[in-house]
Amino acid sequence: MNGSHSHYLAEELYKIGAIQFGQFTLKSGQMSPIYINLRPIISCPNLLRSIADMLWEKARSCQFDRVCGVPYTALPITTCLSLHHDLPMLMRRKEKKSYGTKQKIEGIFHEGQRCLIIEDVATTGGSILETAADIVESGLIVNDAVVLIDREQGGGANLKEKKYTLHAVCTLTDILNALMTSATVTKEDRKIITQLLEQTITHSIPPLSPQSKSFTERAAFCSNPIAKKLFALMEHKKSNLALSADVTSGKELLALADKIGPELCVLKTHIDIIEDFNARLVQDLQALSEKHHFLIFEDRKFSDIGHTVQQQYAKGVYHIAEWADMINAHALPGPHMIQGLSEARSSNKQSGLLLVAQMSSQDNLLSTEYTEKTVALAKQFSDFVMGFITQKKLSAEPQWIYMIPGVHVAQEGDHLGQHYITPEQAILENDCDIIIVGRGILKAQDPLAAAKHYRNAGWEAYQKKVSL
Ligand code: 5IU
Repeated sequence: MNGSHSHYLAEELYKIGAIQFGQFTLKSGQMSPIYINLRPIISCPNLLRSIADMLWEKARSCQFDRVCGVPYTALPITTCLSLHHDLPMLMRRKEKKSYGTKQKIEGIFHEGQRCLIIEDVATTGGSILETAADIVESGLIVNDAVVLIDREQGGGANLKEKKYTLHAVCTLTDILNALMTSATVTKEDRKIITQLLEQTITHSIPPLSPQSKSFTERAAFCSNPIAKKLFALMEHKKSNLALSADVTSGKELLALADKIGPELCVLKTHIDIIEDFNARLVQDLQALSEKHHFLIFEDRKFSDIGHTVQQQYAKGVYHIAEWADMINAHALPGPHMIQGLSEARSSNKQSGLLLVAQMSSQDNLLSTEYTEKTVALAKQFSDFVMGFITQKKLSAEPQWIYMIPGVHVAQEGDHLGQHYITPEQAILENDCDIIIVGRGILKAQDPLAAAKHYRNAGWEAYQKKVSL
């Protein structure tokens, strides 16, 4: 890249807050010392024009008939390119249209035409691949994608596997190097940039797996019987939806399980929020789990010494070990807690443990290092641990099940720091397996219709992933 370009770009993006340094929680739930969000450029016409010009320098050598931006930030950029260079534009619908023609690509095109993809920032290339998949499905050909900033986290390689070429105006390293020589950068930020450049930036985000295996294929790798059962159940029922049944009355819980149960692979309980608990409730819930073929997950998040969690799991009022197909625990207390839970399993019942590796709540304290250690811990107990509660896929090993909470189509979050992403982001971008949805269903006007919607969205995204 032209050096003066990178200086201009770095400086302008920094000035408008499109690049920031500090402590940020990414969409994936991971913490990051750098935050890049190019949306503010839409309010800076000069910068927007310059960015479109820089992208054009890369795009002009590609052969194409149509141009399509990845929603959303790349849409205005692509519009600029289209207007300046007379390029017919297409647009990908991010949300599925439920009426009219249901087409995913808007605009005028013919089968066999070549479409160039434009993106602002590429990380693993997940969004570009999603856009490309819809374009190709509509009969067009994709050969190239042009991106303004390549974060150098596997995007180029992931696109290459699909035979697409990624052309980047500049890399994140170019931007950081340029900022180091800029007078506008604060002393604190300069310190962070120096550290980032020393670490060669490539964080621990694994590139998208070359080909996602199906649930059936992955079941063969599991030692835990509930993991095997869940993989088989999902494939058979065509559902990767878990309902977070956060209600406080037993009657309501059973009514929900009966109504929504047919849509679910898992029903998640917080049994300690039920105000009228009695042993009959869990018997009735188990009967409904058999009737509608879903598994019961008690979201107890054990987090104490081995001796205590044994009692919490098997004793007390709830006798969780007798009825829950799966439970979860924070990894914080270490291996002896897992050992304790494993020993306290009921002899009458198979069960599995999910470790909380990442959380959806903003500013949570689970660092990248903590997450990595959690994965290492899971490996020590692979007969009991079946996977993770997480915000993204964490390992290339196929046996782990990734369940993701914080899923809502509205994405708005709540006033207590819950952070939401959509089912498509959860399954395709963050590469998880099961979406956990609570209020998205419970607070909907028609909870059953909402559950069907989430079920379809989750399953379609899974199918798309295994066919990519
Ligand atoms: N839950 C999260 N985030 C997490 C973990 C658990 O939301 O990181 I670990 C639980 C809390 C609640 C459900 O029971 O998942 C999400 O409910 P809503 O979809 O209503 O936000």
